Amino acid sequence: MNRRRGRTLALAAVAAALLAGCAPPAQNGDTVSLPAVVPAPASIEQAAGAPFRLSDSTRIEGEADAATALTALVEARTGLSPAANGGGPTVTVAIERGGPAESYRLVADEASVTITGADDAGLFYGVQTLGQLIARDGDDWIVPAVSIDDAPRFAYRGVMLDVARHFHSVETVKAYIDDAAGLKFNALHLHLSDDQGWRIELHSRPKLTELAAGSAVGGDAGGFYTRDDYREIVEHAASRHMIVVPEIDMPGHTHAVGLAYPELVEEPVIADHMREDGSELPESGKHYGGIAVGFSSLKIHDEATYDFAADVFGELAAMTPGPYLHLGGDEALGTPDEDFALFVSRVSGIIADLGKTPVAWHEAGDAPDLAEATVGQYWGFMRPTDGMDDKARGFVRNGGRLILSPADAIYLDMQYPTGPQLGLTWANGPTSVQRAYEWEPSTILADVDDSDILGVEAPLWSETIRTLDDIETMAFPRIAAAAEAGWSPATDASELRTWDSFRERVGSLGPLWTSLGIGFHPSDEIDWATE
Ligand code: TNX
Repeated sequence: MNRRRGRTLALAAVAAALLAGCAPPAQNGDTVSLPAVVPAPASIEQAAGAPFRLSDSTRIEGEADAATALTALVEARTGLSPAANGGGPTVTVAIERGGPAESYRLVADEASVTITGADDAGLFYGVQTLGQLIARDGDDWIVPAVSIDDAPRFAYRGVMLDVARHFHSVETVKAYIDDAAGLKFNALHLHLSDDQGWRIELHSRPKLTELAAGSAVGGDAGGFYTRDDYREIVEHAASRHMIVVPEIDMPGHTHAVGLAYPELVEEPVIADHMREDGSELPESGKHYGGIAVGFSSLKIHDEATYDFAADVFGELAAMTPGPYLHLGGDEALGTPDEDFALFVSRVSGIIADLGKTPVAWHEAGDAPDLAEATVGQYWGFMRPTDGMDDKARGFVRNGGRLILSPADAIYLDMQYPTGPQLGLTWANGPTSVQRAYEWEPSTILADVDDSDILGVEAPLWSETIRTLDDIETMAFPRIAAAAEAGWSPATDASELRTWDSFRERVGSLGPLWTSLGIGFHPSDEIDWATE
């Protein structure tokens, strides 16, 4: 039995209220069943009529890329082979410009399905929604009669993958791009360097990949992307309407730089806790395979450091079509505060001079001469501690906007309460799916509202993460919660934005994720549909 049928909501009222941009009026008892879509759409209304039936003779026509993507999705989900020249009822995918960026409309009834995107990305997202709507009906496959009007709340919806602590192959990155694009994420932030390894080939600095890429956490094998590999990732991301945001973490997290260019780095600063907990201690010029942070620093008062930053970001700017270059700036505990401020100011200026928008972790937000409009990435807790919120507000004071990555909500590398023996716990202990879901972007930082928020990003650090299986089990289903925070209406603006609604909707995606080969963690917080 299809659990979608059991779901009820006073839909007409909700949809009307959403379209009007206000809270839904009181329910009058008229309830109809609601198809499950994640992230929750801006407006969804189920029609009373019979569903659309999919078959091998279904015709898919319209924009070529979207038709190809939809055909592949229908095949993966159902095993059917609809075609451009099928003779049956038609699914039309079209562009109709003029609506909000990335928006789409999807209308399905017994006779036809029409997806209209305001742009290519919107059409692609409409296709993803249709993939989620496909349901079993006995031996048949159907799309319920429905009308959806959808557009994102935030322009930036990111996932981050740390390819430095453990290297992840081009194939793995492409698979994760596909996974994330299905939930309407539009940015892949690649954490390309850290103490344990450098992962991107640069012509101007060949020793980085010759001498600093060979290893990873725990002495595991390292690796790096050639320039062609990087291009392949960027192109694959673009085909899924995602930009790539490359990060070179500075001035801390730079121990590996010292393997290649020892003249650029300071001696490691060993904190007491590193001696006490028996972990491996970093040594100059020797590969570091531990997971401590905050001991390395570039030399701040040496011009060679800025030549290095100019080379690195110059090449990355030329290789990266997206508007953002991320300079890191987190946990630079081995760099004195004033030096840190000087450094992030200068390097943000180098990036701005390259015609790109700098992005930095929130620590950089109170540097006095940060390049104007630098974007800040907040990684503190849902309830900010230690003045992290004030640092984050510094970016807004400087004309920039914020990407929200509250660590105790959407750090995908945090352990689950029960499940795989993977992940860390520092961000307020294990993170349940419910906790990953129950936060509202506009309430994290006082005096920061939607207009100051560029978007939301879910990072996945890879100290304990080695394979695509590891990535998918940590990300899914919590990544869906991050998708909803980034795409869907605010929690007080839609009846769908509750944990109860989310857990039902996400449970309905189990069969789709299975058919797409996504190795999600079957969390016991979710009542998973089996078909
Ligand atoms: C903190 S949050 C880090 C990373 C670690 C991560 C592990 C942030 C900007 N930095 O260096 O990998 O915790 O969860």
